[in-house]
Amino acid sequence: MQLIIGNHNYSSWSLRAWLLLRQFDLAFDTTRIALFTPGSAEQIKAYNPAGKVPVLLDNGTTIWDSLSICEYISERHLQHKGWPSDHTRRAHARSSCAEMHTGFMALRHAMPMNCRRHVDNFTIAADVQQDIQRISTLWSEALSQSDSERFLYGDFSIADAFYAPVVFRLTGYGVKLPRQLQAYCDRILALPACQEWLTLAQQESEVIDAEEV
Ligand SMILES: N[C@@H](CCC(=O)N[C@@H](CS)C(=O)NCC(=O)O)C(=O)O
Repeated sequence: MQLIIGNHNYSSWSLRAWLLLRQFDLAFDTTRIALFTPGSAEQIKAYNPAGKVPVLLDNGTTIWDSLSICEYISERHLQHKGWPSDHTRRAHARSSCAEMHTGFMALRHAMPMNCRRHVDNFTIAADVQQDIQRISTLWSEALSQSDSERFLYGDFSIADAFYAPVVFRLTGYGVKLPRQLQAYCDRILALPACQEWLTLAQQESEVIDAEEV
């Protein structure tokens, strides 16, 4: 498999697909395209006419958009283990990912992913606080149903990959969380795959206006 991604520092949608592949130890090559540089739009369009990363290439099949890439990986390479096996938890996990995919615009706008940046005394606007509250509720519901409370739905799933960029954001912007949710964030951050991504982000030097990503 070949995964086309953007900058590690900024590309939260790329992180989601990459983390799922890494966490399940699947073999893949990464092609990084530095976003918003001369020629980058054309380079991306050569893989995905929609002009967005991530894109997954697998044996002649092209899959684009992070959620469908994760679904494809789960179906084709993980015997569906990308989602919880219990149908009620799976429905919750799928709904949580769909909500992330289409929502939380205030948080995404005010707190863009920037792995290299740590903000002290970040002022949280009311609409951003609402998004954080909603995410906290979702995570608490998921963790309370999980047997181990290690990951959102027990074993690592697409939902953890989908919320990993939120973990990076909450940490980078210094958002205070209840103990159980902070412990979840700490477990995600401690994953070797997340540490690897953060190291790769540190090694990059491009600077992008966050509004654009
Ligand atoms: N819905 C898409 C969003 C993908 C997306 O917005 N990717 C950004 C990088 S994180 C991108 O490719 N931006 C380049 C551009 O807009 O030109 C997904 O889930 O994959």
